[in-house]
Amino acid sequence: APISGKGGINAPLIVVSNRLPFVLHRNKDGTLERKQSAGGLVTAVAPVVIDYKGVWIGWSGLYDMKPDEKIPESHPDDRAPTAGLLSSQIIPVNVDENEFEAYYNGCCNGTFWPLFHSMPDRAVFQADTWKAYCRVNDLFAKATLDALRRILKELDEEGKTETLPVVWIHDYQLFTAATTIRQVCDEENLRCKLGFFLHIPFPSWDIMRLFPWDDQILQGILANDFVGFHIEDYCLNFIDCCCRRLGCRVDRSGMLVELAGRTIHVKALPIGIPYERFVQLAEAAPVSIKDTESVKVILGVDRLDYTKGLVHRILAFERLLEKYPQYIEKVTLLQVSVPSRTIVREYRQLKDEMDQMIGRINGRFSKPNWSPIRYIYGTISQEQLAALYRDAAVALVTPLRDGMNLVAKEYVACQIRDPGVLILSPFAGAGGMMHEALVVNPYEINDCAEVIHRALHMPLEERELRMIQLRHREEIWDVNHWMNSFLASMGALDDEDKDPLTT
Ligand code: GDG
Repeated sequence: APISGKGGINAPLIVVSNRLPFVLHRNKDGTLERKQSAGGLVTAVAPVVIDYKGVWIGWSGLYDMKPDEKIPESHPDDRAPTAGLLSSQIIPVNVDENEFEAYYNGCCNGTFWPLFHSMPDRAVFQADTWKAYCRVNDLFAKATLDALRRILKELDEEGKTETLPVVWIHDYQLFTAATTIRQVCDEENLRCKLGFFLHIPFPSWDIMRLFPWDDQILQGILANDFVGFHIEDYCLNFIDCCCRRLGCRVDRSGMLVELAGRTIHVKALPIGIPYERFVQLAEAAPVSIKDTESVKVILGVDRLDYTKGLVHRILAFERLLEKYPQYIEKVTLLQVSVPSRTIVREYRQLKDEMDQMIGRINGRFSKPNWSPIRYIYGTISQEQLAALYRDAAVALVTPLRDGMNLVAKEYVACQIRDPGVLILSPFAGAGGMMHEALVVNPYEINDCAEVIHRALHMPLEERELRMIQLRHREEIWDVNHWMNSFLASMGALDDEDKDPLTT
């Protein structure tokens, strides 16, 4: 259980995220079905929502859902972490198709994603998509308020008039929801605690100020009582923006921001992975790479996204082969790229660029029985993924910018024998913490090639030393620890359940 001990969390939890913890699918006969999505976040948070009678609010994923249509209960043989979530604990938010398109593909992915990854040239600023964003955030806020009113009524009936329900809002799709939630709570005297966690980086003031309505984003985040980011740098960027844009009084060392007589607490809470789950998958999985023993695999696993540094990575691998032809027929780059946001033009262009570049390099270096790059444009199962992680000699995790990056963590968790080498970009949140990785600037193609060369030659003893440290850290700071820390920071954990590492 993620939270052990007697008391557990001391308040109902309302999770608000763009997506529900499972996908809703409409069958041909018109009935709805739950389809699992297996992220670490869902694995960690769903059991807490289940055990403590919370609710999860998210976009339904359907445009034809009727307002009173019920979500199906889970199937009796469902083994997914969300299986115990009752339909009454799921609150779907329905959004009109055009509105959703403007909010999600327009503002979230066309504006905030590039801006918050410090790539402002790719960001499009449009008043109409921003307005749609605010309206959709209000729909989420309304759904949250409805759930809150219901939960407060139940608590009051049970005589628990002091209990503060916890609202936990996730990510850049929901920056302004808390503004409305707080306003209505104040008007109607509804009690709750609001917390927010950002899964992507928070950029510097210089980047943030490019967004014409940056004050409303900052105010939306500050409408929460507690705000978490992956690393301290993002916290400090945020605090700086509050100070410079809104004139807030701030305490950088105490990580506090004052706004309208309220004090908002800010904290770095680096997310982790379900470590044990990956170890078990790696132990159970059959051999993944059936090649002749002599070919070493360098692995890349990413959503196909321009922030992940895929083009630079492929060029670095090409440079390796140019500079060190001894690797021809001896190493292969296996790149798994999960299709993502294929409606957005930037993503389709990247797909074309990758196809073209990989074709060119394979044409240039291939032999009758060997190709330098194996490229999967698609998704593989988590079992297959764990096997690849386990069997790869090198993992290339080289984003140009990344909030944290879970692939780096999952790779080390799966290194249960003959340890490989993690090559990591300093521009991922993970880069500042996984000190025993080989850190390389992804923009520096030559350096990258050299670092891959070094990784391929690293003696066993050094690989072991590095991997033991890397794995130990991920084992302790896993996703349950992250969630526990968030709830503790919100004051939602009874003392005996606090993780000793949290304080
Ligand atoms: C955002 C932030 C932050 C990938 N391919 C397959 C597959 N995956 C899974 C991995 C991993 C996840 O997708 C990717 O997570 P990342 O953290 O690397 O990246 P984002 O999707 O951009 O996530 C990021 C994260 O939020 C959490 O806060 O770390 O910085 O950008 O878990 O395993 N899973 C399966 N098949 C695949 O082919 N089954």
